Amino acid sequence: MNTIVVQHIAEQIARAEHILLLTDERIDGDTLGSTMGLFHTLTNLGKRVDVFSPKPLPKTFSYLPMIDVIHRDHDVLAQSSIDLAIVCDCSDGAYLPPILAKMARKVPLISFDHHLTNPNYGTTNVIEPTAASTADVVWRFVQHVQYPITPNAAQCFLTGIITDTQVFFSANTTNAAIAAAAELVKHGAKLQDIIRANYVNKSTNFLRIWGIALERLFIDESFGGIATVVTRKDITDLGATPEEIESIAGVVSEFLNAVLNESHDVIVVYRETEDGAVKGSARARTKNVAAIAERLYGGGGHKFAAGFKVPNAKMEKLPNNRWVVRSL
Ligand SMILES: [Mn+2]
Repeated sequence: MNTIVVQHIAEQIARAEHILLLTDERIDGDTLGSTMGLFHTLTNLGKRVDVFSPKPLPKTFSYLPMIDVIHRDHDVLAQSSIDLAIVCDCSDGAYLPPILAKMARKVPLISFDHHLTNPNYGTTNVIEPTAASTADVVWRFVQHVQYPITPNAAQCFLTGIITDTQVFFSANTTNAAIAAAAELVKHGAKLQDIIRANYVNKSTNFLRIWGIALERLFIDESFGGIATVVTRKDITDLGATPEEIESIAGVVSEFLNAVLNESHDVIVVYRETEDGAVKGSARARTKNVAAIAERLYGGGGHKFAAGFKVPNAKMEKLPNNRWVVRSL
């Protein structure tokens, strides 16, 4: 971590009287964990802090301490006392310009992230593409500047690490993430609560969809790997919750990437969405799936974990249990 940048941010925080924290619009455990970890750390320093999220929060994360402080209302942005903004785990910043335009005045924007593709849109940027999660980047910053760490902050930071590494299962897991997790447990984070909330609490309907996905595995020549499909019909027939549906492609692709044998490097889970699109979630052990997803469908993400969305499309079944994306 660049010491000059860290000192600069510490000075900006020291001067700030009212800080606005922003999550990404793709709500996951890392954007919420890193943002709420900062919320607890900064309020503990005596700072006035507001948190804004552009999207509704899945119930999965209701265990995060004080998650209810997060505002969805744009009024929170217009407060003239806000003098610093910080965004966590937001890879491209595309949603930010209209949000920042609602603020009473232009303030410095600090961006903490770990996406390789981050274009450094912040006034100050701490981007560590080798980090397992934004939460462990923010945690290293907090340690570096020696802010006291509360059990609530530790619980939030550990949530980011655990969810972005699938409990240290996925290829992005680093020694630094494991070391950070051990430190956070010492500071009062409850690892078992995080695992239970994120990975154990699945409904029978969710597991039935998982069963369908396993049964449909096929060799997908477009990605050069193994793929499967979840259709709108599966979802309506089985009635999983919106959050379960939103998470299914990521969860199933992580699982398959972890358990399938070495003969298959790439995993893709295709899912038909309610708005008539096909979303894909791709994982790999060695190949650059972000590059393949970008070439085929204009998607992106990390080298070993990428996604894409094809609007106005559906999945079409071909002979021999193969499937393709078809434009409508
Ligand atoms: Mn992340």
